[in-house]
Formats: sequence, structure tokens, C-alpha cells
Amino acid sequence: MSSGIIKRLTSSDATFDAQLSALLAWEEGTHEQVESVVKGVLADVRKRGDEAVLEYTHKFDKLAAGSMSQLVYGQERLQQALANISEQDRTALQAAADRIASYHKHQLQESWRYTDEMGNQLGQKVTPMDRVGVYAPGGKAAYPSSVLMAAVTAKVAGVPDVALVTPTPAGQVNELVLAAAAIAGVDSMYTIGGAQAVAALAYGTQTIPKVDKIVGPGNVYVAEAKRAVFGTVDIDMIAGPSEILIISDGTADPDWLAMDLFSQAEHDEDAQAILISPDQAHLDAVQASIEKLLPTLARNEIATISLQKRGALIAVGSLSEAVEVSNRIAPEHLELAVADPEALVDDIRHAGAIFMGVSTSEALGDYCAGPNHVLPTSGTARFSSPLGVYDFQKRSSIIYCSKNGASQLGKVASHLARAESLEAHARSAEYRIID
Ligand code: HSO
Ligand code: ZN
Repeated sequence: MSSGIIKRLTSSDATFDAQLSALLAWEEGTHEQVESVVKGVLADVRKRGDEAVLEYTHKFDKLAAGSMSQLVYGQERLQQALANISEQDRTALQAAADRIASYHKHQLQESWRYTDEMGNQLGQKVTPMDRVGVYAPGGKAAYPSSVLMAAVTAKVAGVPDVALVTPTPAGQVNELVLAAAAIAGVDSMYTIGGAQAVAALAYGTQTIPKVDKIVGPGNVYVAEAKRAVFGTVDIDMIAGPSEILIISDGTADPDWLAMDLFSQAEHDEDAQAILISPDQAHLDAVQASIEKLLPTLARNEIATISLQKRGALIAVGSLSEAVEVSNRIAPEHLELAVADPEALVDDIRHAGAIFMGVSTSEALGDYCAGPNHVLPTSGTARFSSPLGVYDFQKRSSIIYCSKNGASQLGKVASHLARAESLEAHARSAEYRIID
């Protein structure tokens, strides 16, 4: 078949490795310029607080507010949005929130203790963070579902104070985002965005208390600002463009798979959608479905650019080779569109979320299956995990020494302390030796 909208690759090609690397390469571009703008904004907000936030909100979001109080949305405003959206929207948001909460309750970590043979007690105490900030993009990419994913999870973790920031470009407010915030139990909301919002959360201003962690995706300025404030506060991750990888054995309807690829491609021009199959005729059929269905999408321009730039249909020799290629890619979303997904899943080593079988489209996971849709992108699933309850909890070690335990451990500690030439350590331990 002619190579149309989407590239065709074959794993037996001598140049396949190079072609795959080129396909996966991802550069944020304009890095230096973004870095210097963000640096300036962070320093300014740190110094001048609210006043700087107001100025940048005017400049970048075209929103002229006379005072910060205009950018603070109280509980009443959130509840009003919840009451005013349609019944169907409210029911769907609530259903998604309930399922996200149920799933994440399984992630709650318990504190634990054990007693050793000397009578010492050792353990770990799990504590939620005091205050976290959720960043939700505004404008076209304002996703109420992302507000639920972050805020519901933080609440399940036990975070008492969840702040939401979201820009409202030119004053354009997304009522569903507000309603999602109400359902999730967001405690405070500010209509600010960009690096200035990240700075306000990280350093605090006269109006906005400082948070301990900032989560949620944003544009390159937000990503850069998060990178820069990491250490002052914790962050979840630096999100790249979203990706889907489908491994297909040919059992699913090609139209379904084309639409699954589009569901990622329509997010943005840099999103990546790849399908791998050992069945050439099936790859031809998926390509035909892509060409047939793409023009029917409202966002077909974005999806087309994404598929042309970063999409691919890859022919492999077998399903196990498909798994190998998938492990190299370490995709954010992996659909196992095969008759027997259980036969493959054990060999999948790196993926943000694994969608098992042909009924399980990524879209279901994006909204309401329960697991988080904030996932590691750009191959970072090799070393990181979906956003979860554990992102909002931390652990303290608990150490209790009995008199006997302190005496016995004192001998070990004093020996090691003297070997490190740390006299006070040694004597502190020796005081507690009783025999
Ligand atoms: N697929 C996106 C999440 C999303 N989809 C939000 C729809 N709304 C990144 O995982
Ligand atoms: Zn999505």
C-alpha cells in the first residue's frame, strides 16, 4: 500500500533500529528562550508575590484583574458550577470520580512496625503531605478529567489542603473544570496559570500559601517552571506529549484501532500513535481505516499532523517480537488488542498503563476505568509510575530502642563511629551500654 498519512515500518529492515529511534526522538525545542523567560518570572513572583502574579496574568493570559481576590474562586463558586452543569455531565463526572477514588484506595499504604530479638521496635509511619497544588491547563486543553485524576487521588491519600490553579485565558472559565474541582473536594482554587502559577505555589504569595508538591501537566513554560522549583517543592514528573502503542493480532476491528490511534493523535500535533502487528493484511486494513475515518474527526488537522509526524504502523515477525519492540519504546499507554492479553502481559516490562484486550480502549482509562491517566511519557515508564496515592504520602522511619537493645547496638555503633573518627557519636552510643 502507498505510504499515505502514516509511516509504515518493518522490523526486518536493516535500518529498522535507526528508523525506530528517529520516530521516538523527541526534543522540546526553544529550550533556552523558555528557560530564560521562566527564570525571570520565578524570580519576580518570589520577590513581589501577588503583584507580579497579577501582572503576568494580565500579560500572558490577557486577564486584567484589579486584585488577587478576583482570581480566587471560593467554595461557593465551585458549588455553583456543579449545580449549573447538566445533569448528565454531573452524573458522568461523579461516576468517574467514584471509580478513581475506589481504585486509588487500593494504593493506600499502611504504617508498619516490627520488634526485633533485642526488643527494639522498628517501623515506618506514612503521612500525607499537608498541602499540594494541582496544575490544570486552561483553554483548549482544559480537561476536567485531569482535575479529577490529580485531586481525587490527593484526597484519597489524605491531603487536607488541595489547591487548584488553572489559567482562564481572556477570562474564559471552563465550568466543567470548576465542577470537577467541587466533586474532587478541592479546597482552594486560583485562576492563574503558566510559570507564574507554579512560582506562586512553590514560593507562596500574600494570597496563596506555599504548597509541598505541584502535580499536573502544562505547556513548556509550566514544565520548565516545575523543573526549576523542584527541590523547593516536590513535583510529579515533567510530562511530554501523550503516546499510545497498540499491539494487535488482527482480531480487533480495524476501525476501532484507527479510532484508538486517533484518540491519542487528537490531543496535540506532537502526540504519538503507533500500532504493531505481525499481520500485514491487518496493517493494510488499519491504514485504510485511518484514511477513511480521519477526515470525519473534528480535530482532524491536529490528528493528521500528529500521525504524519510521529505515527507509524510497524510490521513484526511475531507477537513476542511486538512485545520486544514495545519494551524498547516504554509507552505511556499500551493497548494489547489481542485475543489473549494474559499471554503477553507478563513479558511487558515498561508501560505506564496496560489496556488488556480488544474491549479495553485507552479512552475508557482516560476517563473512568479508575486508574490514573497522569502517566509517564517519552520512555520514562522505564523508571517511573503512574500518578498515585504514594505521590501524596511520605514515610518517616520509626526507631525505638529498648535498654537492652540500645546496649547491644551501642557496641556496634561505637565501633563504627570510632572507625569514622567521630568521637561524639561513639561516646553517645557508649553511654547506653549497660554491661
Ligand atoms: N490521554 C491523556 C488524558 C486525557 N484524555 C484527558 C482525555 N482527557 C493523557 O493520558
Ligand atoms: Zn486522552
